[in-house]
Order: sequence, then structure tokens, then C-alpha cells
Amino acid sequence: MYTLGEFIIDNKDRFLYSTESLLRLFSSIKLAAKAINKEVNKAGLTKTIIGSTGIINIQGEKQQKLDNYAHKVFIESLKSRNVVCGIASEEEKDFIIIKEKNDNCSKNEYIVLLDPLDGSSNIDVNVPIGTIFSVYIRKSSVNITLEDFLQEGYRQILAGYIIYGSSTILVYTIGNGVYGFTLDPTIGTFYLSHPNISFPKKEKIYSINEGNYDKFPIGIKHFIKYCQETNENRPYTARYIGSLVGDFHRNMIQGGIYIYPNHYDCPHGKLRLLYECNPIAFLTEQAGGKASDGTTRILNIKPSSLHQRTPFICGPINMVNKLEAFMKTNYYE
Ligand code: AHM
Ligand code: MG
Repeated sequence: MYTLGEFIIDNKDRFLYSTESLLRLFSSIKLAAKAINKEVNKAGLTKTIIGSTGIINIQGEKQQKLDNYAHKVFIESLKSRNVVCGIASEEEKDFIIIKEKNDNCSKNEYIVLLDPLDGSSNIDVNVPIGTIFSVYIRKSSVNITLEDFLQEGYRQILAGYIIYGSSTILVYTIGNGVYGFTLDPTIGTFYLSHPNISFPKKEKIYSINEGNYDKFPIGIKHFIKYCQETNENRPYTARYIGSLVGDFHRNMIQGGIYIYPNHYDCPHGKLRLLYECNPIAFLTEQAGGKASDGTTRILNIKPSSLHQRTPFICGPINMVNKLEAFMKTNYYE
């Protein structure tokens, strides 16, 4: 039984930055994940955690009580380890500056971007949800600014997610493969359960909200039809939970493509570049796949704002290439 802490220490040579600060960062991520896991597991029993706060968040969406709880738990936990200098969250309009104990905010190196609880429309109905995190090294030497957060995805030094599903699993990459650790809730420890995850050779699944079919660009419609065609190489099947973390986790393990395109109602896509698409794109590439907005590599996009949205496609290289080829045909019908 290999714990996450032991694994990081044994693989410290793969990380270009300080192992101590990485351990501290992971210790805060694990702590927050365990606290959220506990609340998620008893969500059906308590009205204090299920349902909406009545607040419309920066995304224009109803904030769920558990969204708010997860946001607060992560911020508090990340603040306390003295390695993070700035945090941006899906639940907060502006980025948060973390002052160091000596107040000059120049020693803490990490910038963290978070979706504290993704797929929150699924909370009340007991469907997998997740936390997504993305970590960069700060660019500024003293006071952090928006530019510290608007870095291209290829500059991430760490990215991952925690999926709260039939079990709770933390999956991460530091740019040297993808590793998954399952929480043993009886003793509160994450153990290595998924070493070196990669997309399998056989492609099986396409995941897209087909309820939006009429609004999709023509290239996406053609790709869906291609996936549905019977062919000896591809009797694909459709799977869509509506939780990015859940859909991606399944597709990475079983072999499939996830697609959230732009469409008539969301011309720039729905998912957020910085704390949803970039970390999942980093994991995708590390698992041997490809992530794109339809034409451009996600990790090469230069962000222009904190809550920027983008069309998002990730999965096995062949499937993403095929979809990109369809996208080159007429855009809207
Ligand atoms: P959220 O961050 O508000 O939870 O929204 C993101 C979620 C993703 O997890 C999921 O893939 C997508 O929204 C589902 O959207 P839709 O319901 O439009 O299919
Ligand atoms: Mg989200």
C-alpha cells in the first residue's frame, strides 16, 4: 500500500521544484478533499448542505451550498500552508492574494486556480462531482497581479482533480504521467490505485450533451453521425454524466472523447479555460491524448481573462484529430 505522500517523496527527482513545498501543497489539497468528501457523503441526510444558497455566482449560475462550502474549505486549507501566494476560483470574481506571515508575499511561489466543485447541478441527485485544480509558479517577484494567473496552460507545473464518486480518487500530473490515489475513508489516507494512467488503444465512447444537437456547428453534427455509424472498427457508445470530472475520468480509463463545443446559446463554449479545461488538457496529454478547442491546442491558448470560456474537446489523439477534420468543414449550417 503506497500512500500519496510516500509516492511524492520517492519520485521527487521528477519534480523540478521544491519537494517540501509540493508536499505542503498536497497536504492542503488532501485535507480539503477529505472535508468535502465527508460532506458529499452525507449530503442526502442534511438540508444544510444540499440545495442552493440563493446566490447567483460570477458565472451567472445558481450557487449550490456545497459549491460555497468547497470553495471556503479549499481557500482556508491552501492559505494555511504558506506556499501559495494567489488563488482564483470559479466561485469568486477576482483572484485572492495570500499574504505571507511576514506580509511581503514574495516567498510563496504557487498560483492555484480551482473549480472547487464541478458538476454541481448533480449534487442533489447523487451523481459524481469533482474538484479541479491547476498550479503555476508565480511570474511576479513581489506583488502578484492578474498576469500571474493568465499563463498559458503549458506552463502548469501540477494539475489534477478529485472525483467524489463510488469512491473518492485524487488524480494528478506533474508532467510525468498521470497517477490516481483512492481515499480509504476509514483511515483518511490516499493510496496509489491507478499507476501511470493512459488512454487505452481501443476507443469506445463519445460524450457530448446531445440535447444541444440542433445548436451545434455542422462539423460537430457530422462527427456525432460518424460516431453513430456502424463500422467494424467503431461501434461507439454514448456516455454523458454532465460532470466534466466524471465524464473525463471514465473516458481516460475506458477510451473516449469528451466534447463541449461552442453552440448557438454559448458562442464561446461553456467550460472555463483556466480552472476546467487547462488542467484537464494537461492530464489528457500526459495520458497520451489530445485536447483542443476544435482548431488550437488548449495548452497554447494565451488567456485574456480569469473566467474565460472555450470550446473543449479532449480524448484519444485519433478521435480528436477526426473531430478537428470535421470542424474544418462548414461552421454553422
Ligand atoms: P459547473 O462548473 O457550473 O458545474 O459547470 C460545468 C459542468 C461540467 O462539469 C459539465 O461537463 C458541464 O457543465 C455540463 O453542462 P451541460 O449541463 O450544459 O451539459
Ligand atoms: Mg465547473
